[in-house]
Amino acid sequence: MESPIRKKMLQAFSESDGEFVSGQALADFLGCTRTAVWKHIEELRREGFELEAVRRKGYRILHAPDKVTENEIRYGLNTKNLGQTIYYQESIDSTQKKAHQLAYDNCPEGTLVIAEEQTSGRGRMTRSWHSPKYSGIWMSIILRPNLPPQQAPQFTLLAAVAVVQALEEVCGLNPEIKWPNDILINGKKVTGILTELQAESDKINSIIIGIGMNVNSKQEDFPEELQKIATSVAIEKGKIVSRSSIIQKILEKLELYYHLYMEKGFGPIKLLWEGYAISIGREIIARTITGTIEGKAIGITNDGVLKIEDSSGRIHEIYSADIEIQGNS
Ligand code: BTX
Repeated sequence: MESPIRKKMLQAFSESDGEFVSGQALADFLGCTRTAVWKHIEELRREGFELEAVRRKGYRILHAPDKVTENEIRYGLNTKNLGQTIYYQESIDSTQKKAHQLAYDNCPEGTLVIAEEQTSGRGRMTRSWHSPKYSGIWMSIILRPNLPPQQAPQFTLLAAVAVVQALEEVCGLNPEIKWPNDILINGKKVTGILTELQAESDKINSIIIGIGMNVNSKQEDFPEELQKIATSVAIEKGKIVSRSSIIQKILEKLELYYHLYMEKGFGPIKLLWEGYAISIGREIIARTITGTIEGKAIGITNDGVLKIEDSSGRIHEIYSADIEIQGNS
């Protein structure tokens, strides 16, 4: 993790909104000498920040590099809690695994675990998640809501809304949600969400929300088995996109909807979610651990559970499944 001084320095630049901040103002704000300020500025430059220094005006950031280290995420981040503690590693087995350890060791709520690459990224059950270096967002966020464990699956839907809105606002894309945890663009998967828990029988200790997003991958970068089902933000947008801006927006939206949820319950999130859902109203096949159900997806319950009506008119409530929309691949 980085030094508290650098953290404050990036905060000062964030607040100045692209304007110059004088060396003296920085020194006063940070409680250090101007020579120390200069050393930290040099350190930022070495990390790829482009900084302009003008006599009598001070410093300003012209360009932050597209890495996803603590500095890039913090610069311009507009949240109270989420992402205010960041654990970054260039390469990691799985951010989800690390987040479990940190949660167990009582890290602050809102801690973000992020890496440039995952060597054993995981999906649901025993599936793997392809997470190559520099081309995507591989991150896990730790929340500690005071709720019973049954409500945890709603957080997958809440996170999906945050991701969709971040992609809309930062990239101008129009993604859709396939219940429960896939975000699709033009029918292909751009993001997967994995919600896991540390809980007692009646109380959540931590929710760990894992988000995997293909951002700058090219179609040929995907392994053979993903070629037909996966896409990336850059493929859909036709140009490279800054990962840190998407991350910041996801964190901001997650924080917003997390607070809304804690104040008003799942109702408002459900309404938003329904506006982006593609499976509702369609004929689907749901493959669960216990069997396969075919029918029409008629909606989700107030708990986020999927309701399917089969051909005999019976309604099934599905807690977890893989969904195939009929007529789609
Ligand atoms: P899922 O089980 O719904 O989807 C996993 C399936 O998705 C795989 O079996 C494969 O078919 C497909 N897949 C694998 N990699 C990709 C990819 N990069 N793009 C599109 N499709 C893919 C989804 O699980 C939940 C994924 C969460 C990943 C995050 S990354 C950060 C965090 N750390 C970690 O280890 N996992 C989470």
